[in-house]
Amino acid sequence: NTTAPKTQATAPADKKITLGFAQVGAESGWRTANTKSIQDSAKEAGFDLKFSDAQQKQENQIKAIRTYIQQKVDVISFSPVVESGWDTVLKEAKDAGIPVILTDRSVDSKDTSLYATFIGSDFVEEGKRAGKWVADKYKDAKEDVNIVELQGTTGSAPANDRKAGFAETIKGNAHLKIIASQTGDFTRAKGKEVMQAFLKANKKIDVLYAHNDDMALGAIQAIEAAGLKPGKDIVIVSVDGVKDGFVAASEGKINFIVECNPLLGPQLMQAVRDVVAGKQIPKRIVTEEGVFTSEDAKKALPNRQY
Ligand code: GYE
Repeated sequence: NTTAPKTQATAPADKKITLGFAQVGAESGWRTANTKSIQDSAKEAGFDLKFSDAQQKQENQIKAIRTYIQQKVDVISFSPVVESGWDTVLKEAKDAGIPVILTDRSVDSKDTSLYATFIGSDFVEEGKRAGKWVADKYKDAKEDVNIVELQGTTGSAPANDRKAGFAETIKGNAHLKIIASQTGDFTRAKGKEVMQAFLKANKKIDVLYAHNDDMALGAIQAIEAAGLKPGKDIVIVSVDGVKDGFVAASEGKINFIVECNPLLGPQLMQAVRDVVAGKQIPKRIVTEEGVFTSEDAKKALPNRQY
């Protein structure tokens, strides 16, 4: 209808929603895809998005959240770098009457009234999927299988949970031994550095379990530099399923990837809309994801979005 006015009168319901989002950082391919999803879907939803990057530091995130409170944004959302230490700032938001939506990573606060919902993956389940694949592959092992683990950011929900889920599924087989486990902070550079140290300190490494693709990709460089074949001499399992991870998997350098979906933007914007409208929303919204072998990765690669 061409005669309809372009803009509506500013009834409160039509007011542009302001969303303050405090992102973790830009540490991985997963994070880049996550940021893009949030920015694109906020734009599509017609929200005014205030976006900040905490460079993997909790103190920066807390500062950003306090700024959003001062600016009286309609909703605050963030992906907590680590699980602990959020109660004070979450209370400040609550006292200011600003709803908070957690995305991607959760907090360990006892008082769940401090946030409206948590939208993200089940990281324990991801760790279990990785562990189950390893347990199945080595179910008939007659000798020890030496596993090294590259953990995500210390204290973060995905590092804690992916570690726990994996450990739980391999514990039934006494031959499956985690001989070294250290943080690589979810980055390629750290993944490479720590893998170099693992290779130096351990004669026989059979399996690498990396909490994300980027650390696995860094580790692959270290493994190749040591004259070994990633995916053959050392079996590699990782989590995320970003483009570069899929490429490495399709080349046989990563053997198994557990998917973690970073495209949380559309679900987040819907939750923001619902919270502003005063609707009841579930306290936990879990995202859907799958698993990929090298063969699966080869097939799926042409259609991957990120
Ligand atoms: O797996 C990793 C990123 O919190 C699920 O953070 C996210 C993790 C993701 O740095 O690549």
